Amino acid sequence: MKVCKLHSLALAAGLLVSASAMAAGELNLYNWSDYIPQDLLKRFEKETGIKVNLDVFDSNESLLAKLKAGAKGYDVVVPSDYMVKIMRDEGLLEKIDASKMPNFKLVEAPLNKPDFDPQREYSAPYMWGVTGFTYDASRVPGGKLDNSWKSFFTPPAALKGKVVALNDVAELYKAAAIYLKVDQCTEDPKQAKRIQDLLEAQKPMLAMYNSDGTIERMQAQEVIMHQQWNGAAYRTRQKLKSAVFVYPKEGIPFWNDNLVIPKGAKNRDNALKFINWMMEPKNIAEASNFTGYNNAIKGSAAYFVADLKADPAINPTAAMRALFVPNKNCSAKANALRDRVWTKLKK
Ligand code: N2P
Repeated sequence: MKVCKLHSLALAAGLLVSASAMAAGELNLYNWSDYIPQDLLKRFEKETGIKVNLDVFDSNESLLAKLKAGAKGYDVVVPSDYMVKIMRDEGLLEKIDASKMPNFKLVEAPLNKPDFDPQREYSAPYMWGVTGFTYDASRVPGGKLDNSWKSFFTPPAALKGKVVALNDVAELYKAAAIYLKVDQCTEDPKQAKRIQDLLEAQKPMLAMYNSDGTIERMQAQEVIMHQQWNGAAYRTRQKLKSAVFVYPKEGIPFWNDNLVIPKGAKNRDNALKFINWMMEPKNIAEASNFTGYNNAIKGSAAYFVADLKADPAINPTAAMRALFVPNKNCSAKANALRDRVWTKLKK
């Protein structure tokens, strides 16, 4: 009897929830894994009555492949800079006129007018950061490695099988190109071959290519070195104090991620509401506090937790900024060369 009563209470509560969800509808968010806190989504649901369904991906290329394969049902997705342009050129995006949203005035330069979407017709900013690598200083020979991509691409023999690269063609190819001083958009097969040779030589040293679970893998000391995004490195250090994030002296990939609406999204109004809501300083700060990345919203730093504020990757010095290598939009020819390197590598 008691069970029955509980059951009917739960049912009634459930009905209430779904009635309000029906009123305000839903939002289907497709984001990078581990890139937005559940509590923030809960608060959005509470404040707006819009129910959020979250699905995740692990690279720009898998996001693109999914949308090109005709995936319907996503209302907001989160591509990086260069991928916004590709998606826009392929007609995969809805116009959102982010620059006319009430909170857009809070977007700091230069991300208020980025070259991949100068009028912000199709995208609004989410997080920005860099891609370097992290090592566990307590487990490398001599307790220190060179601040160079060399440490990652040709690691000490003792690290064999204890190194992980991101499972991300754009990130790995670009890091290799920076190390070899090759243009990330090279159309020269000889230069692409140099990148291929470097990645092939590194492969036996690797435990795997994987972009998910990088924090846990490092913290559990399953591996000693990991190509990593700075936010993941920040979170790794919260439990593994000996983790060192390297800004390689040759240069470090710099990216920014964006909220966009894919063509044909069913819940366009909710998506627009979500995008504007995410540009509230307090809301985007909560995402930064969780992910460990900075964002482009004026006033959000006031809500950052002390640890995040203290992370040099959040307020890079001029010397660190000088190492930033922004993503470029490469030609089809360059991308074909790059993809061939990747396909061969992954065979
Ligand atoms: C978080 C993904 C970071 C975004 N797992 C890299 N652009």
